[in-house]
Amino acid sequence: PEVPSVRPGPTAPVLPPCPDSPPGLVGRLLIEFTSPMPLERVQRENPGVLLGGRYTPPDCTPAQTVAVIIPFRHREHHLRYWLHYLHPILRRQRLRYGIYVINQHGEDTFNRAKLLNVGFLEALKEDAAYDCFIFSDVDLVPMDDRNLYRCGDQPRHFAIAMDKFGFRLPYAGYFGGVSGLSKAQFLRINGFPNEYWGWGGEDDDIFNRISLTGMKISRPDIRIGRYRMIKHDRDKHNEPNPQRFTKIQNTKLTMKRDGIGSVRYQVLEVSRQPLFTNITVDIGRPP
Ligand code: UDH
Ligand code: NGS
Repeated sequence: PEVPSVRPGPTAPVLPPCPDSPPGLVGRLLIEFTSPMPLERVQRENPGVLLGGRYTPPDCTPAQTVAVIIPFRHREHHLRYWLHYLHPILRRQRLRYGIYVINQHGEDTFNRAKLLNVGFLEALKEDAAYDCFIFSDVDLVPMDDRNLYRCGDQPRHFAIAMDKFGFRLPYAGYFGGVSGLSKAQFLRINGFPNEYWGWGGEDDDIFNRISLTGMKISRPDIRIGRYRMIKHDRDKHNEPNPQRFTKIQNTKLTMKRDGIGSVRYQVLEVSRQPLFTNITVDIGRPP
């Protein structure tokens, strides 16, 4: 007789798979950044979120485990709004997820893509089950919860209709703001470049990596992929990178040596906060 080799124990209830279209979504959302947003309030309003910003739906088993990675330095005010809006959205989307804020230590030039590489590796160290990685700027909040933060059979671009661009793509190859890759897709492109110091071009390099490996960008409907960006001035130590135009011409050559396989950094602190995991990292400085 056929006997299953592993049986669920009495303490492990078997939940049905989470539905493809989560039933509790509300659609278009009102997003504003005017009322103050104390972290205590965000914590109070999200009691189901576990230490480190982890969440698992209570009523179904999700197909994926999603790590949300945020590149960060000196944007506490933005992070509070981001957490306030995103936790309820991700919960309604029935995701199993964790939030990782990758905080660049020191005041040397900012490096967004390298921080995202660090986030990928550090999230996997926390939980080897992560198989989908969503990379989100801290100042971007989706205006529609039907924009599902999941991975698919192609890399996904989520932030396709931002308010500052008149709710359109600024150019066909734009891959900035919020994007998502499965673990396999991320490894296939050797992760992200580590050598873009300062503002600009790193998202175009990622777009090139995806195209050069024969993958296609998947995007939501333009009416659903809408975002509000929290207005801000240019940050210190993140000036436009003058090398970015020549660098994006050379992705085909550089992507083999520069990526997740060559990233060097030092984790200074991992701190599990109630709504997110904060990882402070020394990523060095431009050569
Ligand atoms: N980031 C930080 N701290 C920094 C720089 C960047 O946390 O000092 C992160 C943050 O997640 C941000 C993301 O990196 O959302 C992207 O950087 P950005 O917001 O500077 O890029 P963006 O293109 O703005 O949004 C560029 C400057 C625009 C100045 C407009 C003046 N009106
Ligand atoms: C392109 C940048 C991208 C940037 C996009 C939108 O020109 O990194 O503008 O910028 N590429 C280069 O500079 C090569 S934004 O309007 O958000 O400031 O994401």
